[in-house]
Amino acid sequence: MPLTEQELVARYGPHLNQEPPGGWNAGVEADREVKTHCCFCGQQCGIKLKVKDDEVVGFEPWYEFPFNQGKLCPKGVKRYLQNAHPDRLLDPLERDPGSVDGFRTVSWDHALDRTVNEIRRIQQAHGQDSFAMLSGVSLNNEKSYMIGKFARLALGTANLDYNGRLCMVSAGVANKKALGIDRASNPWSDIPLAEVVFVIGANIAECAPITTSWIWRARDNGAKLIFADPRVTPAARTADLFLGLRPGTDSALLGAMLHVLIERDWLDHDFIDNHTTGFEAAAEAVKDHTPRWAEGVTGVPAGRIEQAAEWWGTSKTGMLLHARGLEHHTKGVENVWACINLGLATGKYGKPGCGVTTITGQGNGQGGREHGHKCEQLPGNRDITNPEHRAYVASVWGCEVDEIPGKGLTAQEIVEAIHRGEIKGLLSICFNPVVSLPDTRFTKEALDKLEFYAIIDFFLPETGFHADIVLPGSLHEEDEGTSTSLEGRVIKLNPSKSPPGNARLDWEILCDLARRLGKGKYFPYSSSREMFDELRVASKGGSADYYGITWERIEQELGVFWPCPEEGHPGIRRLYEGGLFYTEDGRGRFNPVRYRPPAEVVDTDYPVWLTTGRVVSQYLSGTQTRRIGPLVAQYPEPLCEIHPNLAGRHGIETGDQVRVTSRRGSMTLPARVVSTIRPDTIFIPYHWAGNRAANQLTNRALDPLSKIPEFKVSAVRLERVGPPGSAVIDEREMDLVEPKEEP
Ligand SMILES: Nc1nc2c(c(=O)[nH]1)N[C@H]1C(S)=C(S)[C@@H](COP(=O)(O)OP(=O)(O)OC[C@H]3O[C@@H](n4cnc5c(=O)[nH]c(N)nc54)[C@H](O)[C@@H]3O)O[C@H]1N2
Ligand SMILES: Nc1nc2c(c(=O)[nH]1)N[C@H]1C(S)=C(S)[C@@H](COP(=O)(O)OP(=O)(O)OC[C@H]3O[C@@H](n4cnc5c(=O)[nH]c(N)nc54)[C@H](O)[C@@H]3O)O[C@H]1N2
Ligand code: SF4
Ligand SMILES: [Mo]
Repeated sequence: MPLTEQELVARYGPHLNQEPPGGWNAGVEADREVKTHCCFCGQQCGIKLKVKDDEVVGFEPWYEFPFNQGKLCPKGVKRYLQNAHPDRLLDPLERDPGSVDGFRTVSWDHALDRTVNEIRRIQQAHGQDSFAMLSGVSLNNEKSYMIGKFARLALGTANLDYNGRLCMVSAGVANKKALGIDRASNPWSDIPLAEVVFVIGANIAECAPITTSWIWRARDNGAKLIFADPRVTPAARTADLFLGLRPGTDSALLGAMLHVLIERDWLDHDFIDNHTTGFEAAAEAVKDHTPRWAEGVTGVPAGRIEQAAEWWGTSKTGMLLHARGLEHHTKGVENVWACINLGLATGKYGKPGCGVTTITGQGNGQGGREHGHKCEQLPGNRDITNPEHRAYVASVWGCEVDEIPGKGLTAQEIVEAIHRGEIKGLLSICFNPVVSLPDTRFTKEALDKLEFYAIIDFFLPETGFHADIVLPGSLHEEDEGTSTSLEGRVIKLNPSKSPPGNARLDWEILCDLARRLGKGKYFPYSSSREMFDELRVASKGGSADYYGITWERIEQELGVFWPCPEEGHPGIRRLYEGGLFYTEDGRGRFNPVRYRPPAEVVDTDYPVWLTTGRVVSQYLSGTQTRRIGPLVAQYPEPLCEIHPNLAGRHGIETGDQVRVTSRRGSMTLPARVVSTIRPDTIFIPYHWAGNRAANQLTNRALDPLSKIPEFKVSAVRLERVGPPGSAVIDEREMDLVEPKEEP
C-alpha cells in the first residue's frame, strides 16, 4: 500500500512546502539569512540559514532554488543544531592514555609541529609512500582540489584516496569507460518527461528524498515506475512493477532484460549503428541469460522481467536511476555497465526524458570525485599516469612533473597496507573508517598498528580514538566554496558563522601544515576563492571542465552545470545530445556483462543474505546525525529488518534481541519484523559505531576495477537471543583509548 501524503509527512517530516503557522523557527529573531545548501546528501538542497550573533539558529526554505524549491528532508531541517553542539572540538588534542578521556588539550603549534615531525620521521625511515592520506567528499570542491595538491606536493605521497571509494567509484569507472565522462546524464527536470522511470538499488524516499518529488511528477504525467530492490522501500511501494531481487544478482536481472530486448527486437538500430560500439559482444554475453534462467538466480518471476524489458524497450522515453544497491558489489562496475547497455540498446541517451544515471551520495559526491583526491586522478578528472595530463597539471602548480607522485593505493587497499605494516603514518580528514569500512575488527587492528595517526574533524568520531593528534576543523556552514550536486550543477556554499573556540578552517590547517613541511610556496592561499580560480585553470581541457564557471555566475544563475569550458559558455545540462559521447571516437561503448555470483554466498553455516544501507534520519557513519536529538529520536539504534517467514522459523518477534553472525564477527540488535523484505535476506543500517556497527559483519572483498567493497552482500546466520532488553548494548565497550607503545 502506498503511504498517503499525511503518512509520508508523519514519517519523513516536512517534505512539502507547507509552512507551519508562525514560520519554521517561530520566536527566533535572526540578524541575517544566508542562502546556501544542505551539508548532507548529494541532492544539495538550497536552504536559507538564519544567523544570530555568529550562530546558526534556524532555517527558512529557499523556494527559488530550482532543484528542491523549498523542500527539505528531516536532516536538512535539523542540520543547524550541529553548529553550537557541546561536542564541537574547540582545541587540538593529543593522545594521553593517562587522562580521563584519553586526550589532553595542546596548542596548535605543538599539534602541528608534532604532526610534521612524525611525517618527516616516518618518511625518512620508510620512504615517501609510507605516509598516507584519506579524505572525504563532504568537503567542498576547493578543499578536494587543494587536498589532491597537498598530498602530492606537501606530503609527497602517492597514497591519497577518499571515501567516495566506498560510494560512487563503481559508477565513476563504468561511466568513464563507457561514456567518456563521469556525471549524471540529465538534469533532474528530465525525470518528469520520462514515460518509464526504472529505479534500481536506490532507496529514493529515504536517501534521495527530494528525488521522490521528481519521480512523482513523472508518475503524475502517466509514467510507469519500476523499482528493483530486495526490499520494498517506501518509494517502491508506489511502483507499477516491483522486482524484488536477491542481493548481488542485478547483472542477471539486467542481462535478462537485454536478452529480451534483443529477442523481441525492441532495439534502436539506428542509434546502435551510428552512436555505439561493441553491441555484438554485449549481445553474445547475454545469449543464455533468459528470463527463466534469471528467475532462478534473482528470485524475480520471469514474467516480471519480461514486463520490465517491454516497458523499457517500447517506451519512447525512459530514465534509469541507480545508487549503491547496484554499485556496492564486487561486480559494481559490471552492474553499471549492464544498465548503460540497456540505455544504449534502446537509444535512451541525449534526449529529453532519456538517460541512465547514478544518484550521487555524499554532499559533494560529484565535485569531490573530479578534482584530484582519488589515488589515480589529477584535477579535471585527469589521469595521474598520463604524461600529458601530468605535464599540464605541473604547469598549473608550478612544480616539476617528477614532483607529482604516481598512482597510489585505494582507500581499502591503504588500510590493508597499514595492516601489513607497509604504511606507517596516516592523516585523515572527513572520513570515519572505523564505522564505514567493511570488517571493523580488521580496520581497528590496522589503525592500531600505525606509528602515527592524525585526523581533522569538527566532532571526535570513533576513528579519533585511534588517533595520536586530533585537529579541530570546520563545519560546512563555517567555510565558503562550491559543491557539485547530483545533477552536475555547481552551486555556491556561503559561510554563516566562524569556527568556535580555537577550531580553524580545514584548508587553513592544511596550508599551515604545508608551510611547516617547507612547501608553503605551493599553498599561498588566503581565501577559498583563490583555490577555486586555480581549480578552474587546472580543470581546463580535462573531462570535468570547470573553466567557464565563476562564483558570480553560480550565484546569478542558481548554479552552473559542467562541462563549462569557456566563460560565456552556458554549461551543458543534458549530456550526449545528438548521440555524441565523450569517448575518443564519440561513440558510447557497450561492455559485455555476464552474471557472476558475489564474493560470499550463503551456505548451511551462514544461510541468510545480509544487506546494509541507510535510514532517512541518520547520515553515513552517524558522527553528525547521532548528535542531533530529533534525528536520534526518529531512529535511535540499528534495527534488523526480518521477513515474518524467516522470523517465524526462529521464533523472533519485533523488539526481540537477535544475534547476527558472519565469518567476520557478530552483533546483537533488536529485530523489526516487516513484510517489505525478501524472506531470505535481512537488512541492517550501518550508521552506528562500536558493537552496534553493521560493518562488524561485512566482507572486505573488492570490485577488481573500482575497488569498492561489497557492502551489499554477506552471508550470515541468525539467532534469537531473547525478548526486548535481554541483551545489554554498550556502545562504549569497543572504543576506549588503549595505551599505545611509543614509536
Ligand atoms: N538518509 C540518508 N540519506 C543519504 C545518506 C545517508 O547516510 N542517510 N547517504 C548518502 C550517501 S553517501 C549515499 S551513497 C546514498 C546512498 O543511497 P542508496 O544507495 O539509495 O542507499 P542504500 O541504503 O545504501 O542502498 C539502497 C538500496 O539498495 C538495496 N539493495 C541492497 N542490496 C541490493 C542489491 O544487491 N541489488 C539492488 N538492486 N538493491 C540492493 C537496499 O535494500 C536499499 O534499499 O545516500 C545518500 N543519502
Ligand atoms: N556497511 C556499509 N558500510 C558503508 C556503506 C553501506 O551502505 N553499508 N556506505 C558507504 C558509503 S556509500 C559511504 S559514502 C561511506 C561514508 O563513510 P565516511 O566517509 O567514513 O562517513 P562520514 O560519516 O561521512 O565520515 C565523515 C567524517 O567527516 C566529518 N566531516 C563531515 N564534514 C566535514 C568537513 O567539512 N570537514 C571535516 N574536517 N570533517 C567533516 C564527520 O564529522 C565524520 O566524522 O560509508 C560507506 N560504508
Ligand atoms: S539531506 Fe539531502 S535531501 Fe535532505 S535536505 Fe539535505 S540535501 Fe536535501
Ligand atoms: Mo556514499
